[in-house]
Amino acid sequence: MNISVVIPLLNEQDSLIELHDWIAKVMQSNRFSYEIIFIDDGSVDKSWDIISQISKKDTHVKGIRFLKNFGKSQALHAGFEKATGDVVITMDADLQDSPDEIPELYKMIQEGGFDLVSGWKKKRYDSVIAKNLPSKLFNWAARKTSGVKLHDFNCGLKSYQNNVVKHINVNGEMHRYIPVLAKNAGFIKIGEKVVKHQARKYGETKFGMDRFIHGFLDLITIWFLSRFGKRPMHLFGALGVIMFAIGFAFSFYIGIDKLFFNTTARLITERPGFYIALSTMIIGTQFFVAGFLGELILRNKPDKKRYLVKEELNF
Ligand SMILES: Nc1nc2c(ncn2[C@@H]2O[C@H](COP(=O)(O)OP(=O)(O)OP(=O)(O)O)[C@@H](O)[C@H]2O)c(=O)[nH]1
Ligand SMILES: [Mg+2]
Repeated sequence: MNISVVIPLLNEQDSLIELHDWIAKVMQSNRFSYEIIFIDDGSVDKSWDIISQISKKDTHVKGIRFLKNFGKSQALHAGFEKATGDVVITMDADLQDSPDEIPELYKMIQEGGFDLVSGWKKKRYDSVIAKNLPSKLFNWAARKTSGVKLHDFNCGLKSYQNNVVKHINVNGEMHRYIPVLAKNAGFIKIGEKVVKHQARKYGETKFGMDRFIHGFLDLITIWFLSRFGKRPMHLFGALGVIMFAIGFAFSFYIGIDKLFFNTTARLITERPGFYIALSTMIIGTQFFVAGFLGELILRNKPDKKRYLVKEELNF
């Protein structure tokens, strides 16, 4: 099969039919063999009914329905597990991403040799204050910490070589950082394509301003995981040794000073330096212990799935 289109969605009943028809039209006119996998992530509107209807008429359409809302990352994960196409394309369900980009995205993977191609909504139809500026800042920070040179990490429209999606573990809210996950997994040919972006036609936005707070926290996590995820002791151990050494040197100095040079000075316990030395040594020891715990956890990590599937269609 040429292409698997993976579409995670939440309450997008008004867009689905139009989206399906559009994708089908593009696929047929390019003679691609394809499947469309809709992942309904606990919608409370008619989205699942519509997906079931479409899947009865068109066997290219497959559906996964989550028991409740588990988040976009888990939906992508479920879709990625099922995808059988040589090229996997993800897109949003709200008609903001244009299916007309599919042939070019497919070509860049198959002929351009890219592992992953990310869409870049160069011209956005969103509010400047609420979306454009925060998103610029966010992308800048992501570029700096990850070293992946993309303009638009969070674009829903992306294409992948099949084995990329099978080897990355998207969970939590990490869908924003799939290119970083891919890079960490060793897929370094990451490309970018300017894509058309449209204003939302139906329904409403699912992510509010808290996306930026979550996004930045996740960025710190992913920085940590990619640098030290497999060797936590190198971070915590180093910090611990530095802190402990500072504290030890400090207390050594106060002790020698009191014993040999300033024997008539205040009691050691009355000097602020003593407390600084003491707390640095304690914190240093705790960093060290955190490092050991990290190493222990790493060696006991079960590969647990973070979602439950309720129904499946056409698999
Ligand atoms: N599976 C899943 N999909 C989601 C969830 N939240 C949003 N989505 C889908 O992710 C896509 C992007 O969400 P949007 O709300 O459109 O986010 P956005 O495009 O940044 O914001 P708008 O410009 O307001 O549309 C849409 O297809 C949503 O249906 C979720 O919790 N689970
Ligand atoms: Mg949208």
